[in-house]
Amino acid sequence: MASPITSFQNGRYQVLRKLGEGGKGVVFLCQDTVLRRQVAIKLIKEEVLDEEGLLRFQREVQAMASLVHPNVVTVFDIGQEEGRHFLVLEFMEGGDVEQIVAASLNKRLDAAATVRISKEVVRALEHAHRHNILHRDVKPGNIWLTQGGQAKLGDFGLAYLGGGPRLTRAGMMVGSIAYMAPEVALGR
Ligand code: 3AM
Repeated sequence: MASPITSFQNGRYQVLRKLGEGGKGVVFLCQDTVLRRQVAIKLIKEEVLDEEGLLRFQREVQAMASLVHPNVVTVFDIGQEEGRHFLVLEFMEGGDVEQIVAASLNKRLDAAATVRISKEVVRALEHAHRHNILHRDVKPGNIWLTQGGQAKLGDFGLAYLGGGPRLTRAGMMVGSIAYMAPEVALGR
């Protein structure tokens, strides 16, 4: 088994701990030793991305990088470590909303928090749509909070970027079934 990664980019980003693991990647909390701040690094699991995987990765980064907005998670950089691609992201200390709901007493957010977070996500979507970008996977697990409680939309891995080539066939569903709009689930 390969030894665990302890740093990225010739030691610039030192791994402090693993934050978690998603479908496509492992996320680490790292210290940026140059800018002296904490960042989250998402390391793509596949050693070698196929053509479509690479295109999706590039799109995720391009979508996030083009959306400079207080309610969109900032992407700082990209790179490769031992042949695997990674993204350097703003560290969201408050965790994602799915985690927050799961940790709450009765497994739900109160109305005030729900309205506040929703408004912030809508602002992010408004901004994305103005830039011809559709997120296509809006759900609690893709919304993060800062330490101060500000909500930001992240994970643009399934986003549709207007103007670029389509990666999904017409009529193909993308997103998460539990959070999909009915008309999308019906293929319309
Ligand atoms: O595995 P869990 O659900 O605990 O919240 C994300 C998820 O945590 C976390 O990494 C795990 C796999 O996606 N994560 C992703 N991006 C993050 C970020 N920018 C993040 N945590 C903090 N800041």
